[in-house]
Amino acid sequence: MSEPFLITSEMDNIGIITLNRASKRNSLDEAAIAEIDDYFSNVPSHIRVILMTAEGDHFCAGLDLKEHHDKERSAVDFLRVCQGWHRAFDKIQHGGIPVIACLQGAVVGGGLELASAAHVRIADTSTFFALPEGTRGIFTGGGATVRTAKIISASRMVELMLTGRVLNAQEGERLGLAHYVCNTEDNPKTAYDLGLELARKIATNAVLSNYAIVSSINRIADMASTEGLFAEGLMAAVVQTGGDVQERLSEFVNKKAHKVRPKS
Ligand code: 1HE
Repeated sequence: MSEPFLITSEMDNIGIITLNRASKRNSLDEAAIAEIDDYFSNVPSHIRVILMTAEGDHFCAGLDLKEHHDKERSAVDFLRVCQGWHRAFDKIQHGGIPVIACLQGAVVGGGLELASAAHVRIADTSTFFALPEGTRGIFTGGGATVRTAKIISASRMVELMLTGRVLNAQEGERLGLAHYVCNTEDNPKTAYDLGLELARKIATNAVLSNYAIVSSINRIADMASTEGLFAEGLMAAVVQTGGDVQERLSEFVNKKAHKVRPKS
């Protein structure tokens, strides 16, 4: 039997998943997508945040081009492959649990589509981003036209795909592909250490707040303003009546809660 694509573990209430196909640069074959789908379909209820990491020097080289070449898929076959990626990555983005991705080396093609489904993306100085599909005679099929274009704009995605241009970590950060760049003078932590630190912090938020943040903001952004404001009101009404809200508000009223301060 072949090695699993995903290694899964837990640290307190944080789920850790590691892409485990470094010899093939964590490229995604059909079995890998099925494992991702399965994990995000069955996240245990005590897990508050998921940290997504990868073995080796590269986060993910995208679609398994060898499998794609060898299978000589028809249009319908590949449409089904794309639907499988969409289903799995939708579960990451809209599953209600914050997902933090630690990105090193190549985050390209379908690897960028996978990272784009995560809610927090942490790069380091080795990270680079590209959408080489246009230069390989293919097209994105794992959600980039929706998720990645929403992050960087459709116009920038068109240019990246036409030219096959590679963005370094800082360029990716400027466009929103990374929220943090680690291993720098300003931020000497590793991406994994920062990821774990943020995961622990995010895990202390109310579960319903996290749910609303990760599953409503992107959806509301797709709505017309009137519907969006209506949906926001409904979401807020549900979150505001959550179990520990009064306790958290009392902490503020009684001057025991932290204050929002500028960075020192
Ligand atoms: C692969 C893949 C892959 C590596 N599918 N096997 N994605 C791409 O176009 C990226 C293609 N990959 C690369 O450009 C490079 O491999 C990397 C920059 C990621 C890494 O370079 P390097 O020098 O560290 O590794 P390597 O020697 O190129 O590759 C090591 C092995 O991984 C080698 O296999 P080996 O059997 O010869 O050892 C490679 O063939 C294998 N490998 N990348 C299969 N992608 C739903 S639509 C999504 C559309 C897409 O994602 S298109 C894919 C875009």
